[in-house]
Amino acid sequence: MHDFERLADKVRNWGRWGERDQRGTLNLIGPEALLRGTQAVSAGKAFSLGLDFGSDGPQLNKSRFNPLLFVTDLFTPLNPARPNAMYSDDVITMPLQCATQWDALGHVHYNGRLYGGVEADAALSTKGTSHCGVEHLAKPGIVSRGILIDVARLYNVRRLPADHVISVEDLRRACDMAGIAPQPGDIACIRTGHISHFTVDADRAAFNGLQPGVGIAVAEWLYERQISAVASDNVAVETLNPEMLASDLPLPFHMLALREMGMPLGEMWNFEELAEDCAADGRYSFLLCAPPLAITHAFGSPVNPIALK
Ligand code: UVW
Repeated sequence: MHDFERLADKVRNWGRWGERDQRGTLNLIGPEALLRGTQAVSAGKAFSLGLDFGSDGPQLNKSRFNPLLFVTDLFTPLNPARPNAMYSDDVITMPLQCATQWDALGHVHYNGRLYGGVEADAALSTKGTSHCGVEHLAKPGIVSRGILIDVARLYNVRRLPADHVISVEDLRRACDMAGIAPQPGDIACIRTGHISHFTVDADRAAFNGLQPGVGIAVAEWLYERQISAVASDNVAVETLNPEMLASDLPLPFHMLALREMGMPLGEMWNFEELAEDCAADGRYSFLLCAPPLAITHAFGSPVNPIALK
């Protein structure tokens, strides 16, 4: 864990944007980053990077389950005296983390402290979190230039093998291949191809099993480039392997990103169509609009990210 502690000390942003800051690295998105995002739009094309939120979603229906939709009104007359015009309404029950989503900064902690050094005991309860809930990421939203770092394409594979730990060198080479230079405030979209286990093969067990993803050294790379947020097409952004899951600190990249840096994590994003387009036109940057819902005190939010080229 020596490496982890060195990285944690290096990337910790506590106090950088004020004592009770709740937006972390999203503070790096200023007018310059937003304008850079708009300047990446020239072809008039839009891509949804979101999975559907339905009963046949990616969850294995253990503690996280797929959305359950209930219809509360059907063929209900708007005015009983004039029953020709009707409406229908519905309710959804779903874990906020069940498909394409953002992790709020309060989603994980260790040694009793959340991002900013706030005591977890004081902030967390069964009513959610009073510090770093997802509502703080929602306004003014998460919008910036997105860059697709296509590691699967770098290796010329449909998807990386489950034991592939994405390194800093992988990111550097994928950026070179794409001709992109990450800039402060950019949102890094890291493609592994892993989502095809679910979207193409309908194999939920493989999708939720061991998987490729970033290693902890990537935290320093993101920090040094002043990236504002990172998203990937796997379950946890970081690699899930048996050694890491059995360690004293499972999900170490989560701890470095969310708890130390204050960097939101986007999970289960679907880059497949966008990646085809980027490979075809050689342009790997775009305006990325991915506002979470302002669900007060929540640890995450579903999202339907849109990339505009
Ligand atoms: C956990 O599984 C705790 O986190 P995530 O969904 O962010 O990977």
